Amino acid sequence: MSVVQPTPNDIALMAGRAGYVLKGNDRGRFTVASPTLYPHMWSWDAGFVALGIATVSVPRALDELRTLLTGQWSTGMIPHILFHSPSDYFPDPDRWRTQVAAARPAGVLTSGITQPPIHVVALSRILHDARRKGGADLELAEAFVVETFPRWLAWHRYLATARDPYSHGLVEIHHGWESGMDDSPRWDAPYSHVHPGPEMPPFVRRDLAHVADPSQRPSDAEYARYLWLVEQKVRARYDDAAYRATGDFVVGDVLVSALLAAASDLLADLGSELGVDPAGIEESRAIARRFRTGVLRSVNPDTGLARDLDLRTGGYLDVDSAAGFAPLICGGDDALIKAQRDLLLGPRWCGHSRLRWPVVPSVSPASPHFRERTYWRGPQWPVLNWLMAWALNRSGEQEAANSLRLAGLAQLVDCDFAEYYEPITGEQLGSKDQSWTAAIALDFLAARRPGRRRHVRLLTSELPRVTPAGRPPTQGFAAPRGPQNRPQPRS
Ligand code: 2M8
Repeated sequence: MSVVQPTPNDIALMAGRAGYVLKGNDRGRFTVASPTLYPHMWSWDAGFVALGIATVSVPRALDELRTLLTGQWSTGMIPHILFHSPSDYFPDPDRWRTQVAAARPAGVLTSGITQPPIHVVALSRILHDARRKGGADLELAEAFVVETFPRWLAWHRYLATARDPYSHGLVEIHHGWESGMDDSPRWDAPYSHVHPGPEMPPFVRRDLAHVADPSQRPSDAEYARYLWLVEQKVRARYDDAAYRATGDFVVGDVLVSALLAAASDLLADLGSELGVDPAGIEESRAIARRFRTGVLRSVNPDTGLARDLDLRTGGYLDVDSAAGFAPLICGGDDALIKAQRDLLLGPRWCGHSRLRWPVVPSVSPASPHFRERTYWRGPQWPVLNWLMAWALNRSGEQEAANSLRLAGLAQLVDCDFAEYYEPITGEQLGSKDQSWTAAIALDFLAARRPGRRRHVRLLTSELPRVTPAGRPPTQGFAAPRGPQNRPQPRS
């Protein structure tokens, strides 16, 4: 793999191209997750998209979150998809049949399950940008926080109550899609208890038409289980207690829980800063404490990773997935955070000798579960890398965070903003022009730092000189890929 010196042009090109992708995926008041494979608004994608857009336009970033809130259910749940115009995406509204649910919103078609609660993380980033810009942007952002504080609190409260009725301190998910890591090996054991019944309506997958190679997506058998769980949710009329009593898949998710804890801390901070609702602030702090405790309690002392809890069997799920770094996200004691930092940067994870770029893989390459081309079973997801960099920064681990950021930018220099990347060869996988990938590139380029004026050129001066050929550069830019310059598998 040849390596070239990064130039200011590389940086400018990436910023311009990321903005172009987001503009192309903009449908007015919201952004589709990708132009072909995901032509609607996805919940956690919208969070990442909003924080990326905020580096360019605070009002447009706020619009993204405002649109998302139009889909909020009366229970407080923010659904994982807000459907836009008819498309070939499947499962479509006819399959979700959310009209059976009393809590659905009026006038908006949505799915009936959730996704990770990244939104208040995004909101705090937007406010940060607005503070730097001042003036009308700041007024708008502060008013938005004050106005929507109860809506975010209702969302978090929903997760903390309807999805943790027995106070395990872990958010219960009812579908692998709720984790955002659809086919992760985290869910193999719980899915082994999901058996589609004869009553399941037939289905035709549409996703495979949009990828070059079906092995990059979940298998048909996995899809049948996904759709069976949708049927079970419909039969329960999307009532969480009714589903809990009858559904096949009920798991406490450490990553969702850690995000809930972090987002609740941030919501309380925002509320205090803007003098909003003291009882709501206290409630947020309590949610953060409970879910942080649940996450920290799940850590396996032997592996150093947090574990999901299968609430059907009562057993923890030990899988080397990036979700095991949940404590980095919610915070914990110093020793644990440092141990997780070292593990993340070490040879089982980002420092694995076979990786093309030292960014977070979805599953450790050292794990028997690792499959380098298949979706959430090994590929590198730029948003996941962003999340870990963000978490490290918050924990005071700036150097580690910056190494993920620089490597993450190096990975994206081809400017195609793929959905995910083959970790050994660096090949782009899944959808191109994926909104959240472009968004986190903008955020990484902006490199928010207190007291520093943001400018994309800032990055160039930070980048180290090119490393010699051999071990892939940890920080540097690869030669742009053309058809004649595709990454080759390493022997
Ligand atoms: C993927 O999930 C959707 C279902 O929600 C799908 O495969 O059809 C996941 O990567 C998920 O995390 C993501 O939010 C979504 C849209 O990017 O795609």
